[in-house]
Amino acid sequence: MSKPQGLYPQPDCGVKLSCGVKRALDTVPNLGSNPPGPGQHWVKSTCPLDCFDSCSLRVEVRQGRVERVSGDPEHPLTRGFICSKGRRWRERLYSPQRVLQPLRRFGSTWQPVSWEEALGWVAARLEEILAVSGPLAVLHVAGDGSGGLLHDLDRRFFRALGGLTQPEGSLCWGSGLAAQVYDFGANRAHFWEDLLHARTIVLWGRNPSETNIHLVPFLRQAHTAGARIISVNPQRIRLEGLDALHIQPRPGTDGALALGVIRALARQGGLDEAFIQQHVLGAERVLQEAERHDAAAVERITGVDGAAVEFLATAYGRQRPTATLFGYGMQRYVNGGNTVRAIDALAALSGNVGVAGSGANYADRSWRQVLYPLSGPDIPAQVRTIPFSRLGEGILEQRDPPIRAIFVTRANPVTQVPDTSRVMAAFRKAELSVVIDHFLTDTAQAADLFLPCTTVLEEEDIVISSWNPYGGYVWPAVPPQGGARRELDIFTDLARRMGVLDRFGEADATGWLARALAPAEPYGVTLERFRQEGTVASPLAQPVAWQDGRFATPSGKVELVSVKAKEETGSAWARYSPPAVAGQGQGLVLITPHVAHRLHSQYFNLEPEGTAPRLPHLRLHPHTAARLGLVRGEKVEVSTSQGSLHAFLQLDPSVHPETAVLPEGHWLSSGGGVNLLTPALIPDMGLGTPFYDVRCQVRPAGHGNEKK
Ligand SMILES: Nc1nc2c(c(=O)[nH]1)N[C@H]1C(S)=C(S)[C@@H](COP(=O)(O)OP(=O)(O)OC[C@H]3O[C@@H](n4cnc5c(=O)[nH]c(N)nc54)[C@H](O)[C@@H]3O)O[C@H]1N2
Ligand SMILES: Nc1nc2c(c(=O)[nH]1)N[C@H]1C(S)=C(S)[C@@H](COP(=O)(O)OP(=O)(O)OC[C@H]3O[C@@H](n4cnc5c(=O)[nH]c(N)nc54)[C@H](O)[C@@H]3O)O[C@H]1N2
Ligand SMILES: [Mo]
Repeated sequence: MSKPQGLYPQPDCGVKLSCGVKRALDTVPNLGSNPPGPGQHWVKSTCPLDCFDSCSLRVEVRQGRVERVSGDPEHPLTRGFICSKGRRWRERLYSPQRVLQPLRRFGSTWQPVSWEEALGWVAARLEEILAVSGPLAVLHVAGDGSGGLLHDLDRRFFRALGGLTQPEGSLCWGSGLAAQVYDFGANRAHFWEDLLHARTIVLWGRNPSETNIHLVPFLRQAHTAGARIISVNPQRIRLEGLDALHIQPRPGTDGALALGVIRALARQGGLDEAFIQQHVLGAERVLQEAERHDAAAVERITGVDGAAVEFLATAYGRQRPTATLFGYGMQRYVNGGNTVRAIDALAALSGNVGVAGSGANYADRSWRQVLYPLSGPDIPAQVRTIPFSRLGEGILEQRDPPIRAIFVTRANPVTQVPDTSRVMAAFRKAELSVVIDHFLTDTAQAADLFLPCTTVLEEEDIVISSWNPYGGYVWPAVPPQGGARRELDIFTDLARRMGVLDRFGEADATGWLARALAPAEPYGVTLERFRQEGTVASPLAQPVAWQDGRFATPSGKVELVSVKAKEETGSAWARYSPPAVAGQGQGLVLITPHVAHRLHSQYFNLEPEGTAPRLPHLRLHPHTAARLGLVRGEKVEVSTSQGSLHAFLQLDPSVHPETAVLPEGHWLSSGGGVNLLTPALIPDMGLGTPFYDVRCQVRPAGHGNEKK
């Protein structure tokens, strides 16, 4: 057998940093760099999970089986270590829970069926629906379960069929993305290495110890070199070994805080007049808006006192360069887009944009600009959309035609979309529902047909990050397990059966990847280079975003006043308006954040308890629990306007006293399903999803059932 390319060890397999930034963290130990033993080889891969880090993986294969997955020591961010989820790719690959044959539902039971039968049945049902109701009767929901470029072929298939109904917007980061497009014209972030130039680093609503562990060594190194670390977050986040300062606003009020800091900045003489003059449109308008947010107003709205506001103003105005690292928690409210615009304005007015060590770092989407999207936007198709945050209700509301078929790929909408009850009702109403996944998730359990697909360890692909400049190659480590098929093969087969293969296109993995990379070729980015180097930086990403001072907005400046924003949102500049919770009376704000050991609902079933029912853990501040007469470990009922669920109570002084914290991702079928509690709201911009904009009541479980 010839030795495939891409195996370690290989000459010159190290990462080329095309940016010239010095590799700064040479002190991190190189784990897993031993040479492979006899009968064993290493395969280069890239974690496709929807995470800031997009780690470069080394997959050790012995006698055709994956033995170990570890972090690539050569990658500038992974640096030889990975999280528990990355390590458990092996466990996931071989999990006895994995489904390796198509399953069709008959009544309340699943029956294994052949691929021939499964795809034949789907094709026939789809043809009938298309003939009678047209393509808009078919809804395709794609999530971010895998970030591999080839996985975008799922969307292409439905376009090739002539059209579809699809969700619009984002469950994730939509409001902030739109905000930054108004302000800067595009989403660009500094390289992580650039943090070493910062004097202040502000983690604004971001929790790297849970969601972004590869950032932590950079924070540590910057801190050791003298940078001050500030967290703005209702929760006091865990930052071990870092002497961080914590500012804890009430949830959903960061916009008022940022405007208050801008006012204080102006009074302290901290505005960067030269930068404003040259690069900012609308500074006066925002400064005028900020005048409404004096210290007393800010304290009333946010609970943050005047001293902390002054302190933040000094951090941005005098202790600069100041790098702002946005998380997405603070934009999961109806006012989330304006919140991000207000923080962008603070960064721009203090001259913390376009300079080393600074930046309003929200996302970096420069890779997308140099790739051909395999999702096929160039294939003419009829498209109808439903806002993602209102998916359940949106499906139920559709007429002319109603939604008759639902296809789900890379997503678990029953668990992850707001208002689970309505999402479930929508699935019940559809005549045909098909889920492609690895496991029988909550969504799969609501479907008629389950099609098992391969994992990253069984595929060739390329994964690009939207949060750091790198893209990574995925070399197949082992052949597809059992009857699992690559999504590429599933959709090619379906396209052939339905007579649309000419519109879909026919190629193998290599052919499709080459096609995706074609526009990047003039920059020297080719499939061959991905195979050779393993990790490639986006040719458009800059170590210091916007350093040339040419912003991608219509005026070429930072548009704090934006005509487009005015047209699309009603306000040209950032304004503070209260979150929805402000109008919801008493109760605690329910924050449902992400946790380190899961990736949303993924890996929940690989926890030691498997899929056995268990209660989620709700965290309250001890004072809040005392006020409500609740004790640690007690079984409580958490209820909102949408629904209720049971949880065990944990006490945690790092939680804001006006909030309750219940992590997302716990499966509905195992006693969780936090989105039973979340409302389907439309935010101020970008069709994001205001998951945290809801109040809850917490009482002893059984309360109200005691009459009998
Ligand atoms: N291990 C792991 N890593 C992940 C993920 C995962 O599920 N598990 N998910 C990935 C994905 S898809 C995403 S989008 C990112 C998300 O990454 P993050 O943005 O870091 O995480 P979130 O849990 O969405 O929310 C972050 C923080 O927002 C805070 N927050 C809530 N409300 C407010 C507010 O009003 N103001 C402020 N300032 N802060 C607030 C919460 O307390 C929480 O600490 O993480 C990615 N990385
Ligand atoms: N309450 C609350 N809800 C939230 C959030 C929150 O903070 N609070 N966060 C939101 C955010 S930021 C996000 S990004 C969304 C995420 O929402 P989803 O993307 O729906 O979440 P996941 O649980 O990651 O589901 C992905 C599914 O894809 C499957 N999968 C993995 N790889 C593949 C593949 O190659 N092919 C196919 N077909 N399937 C694959 C996985 O097994 C998993 O079942 O959730 C949102 N929901
Ligand atoms: Mo996300």
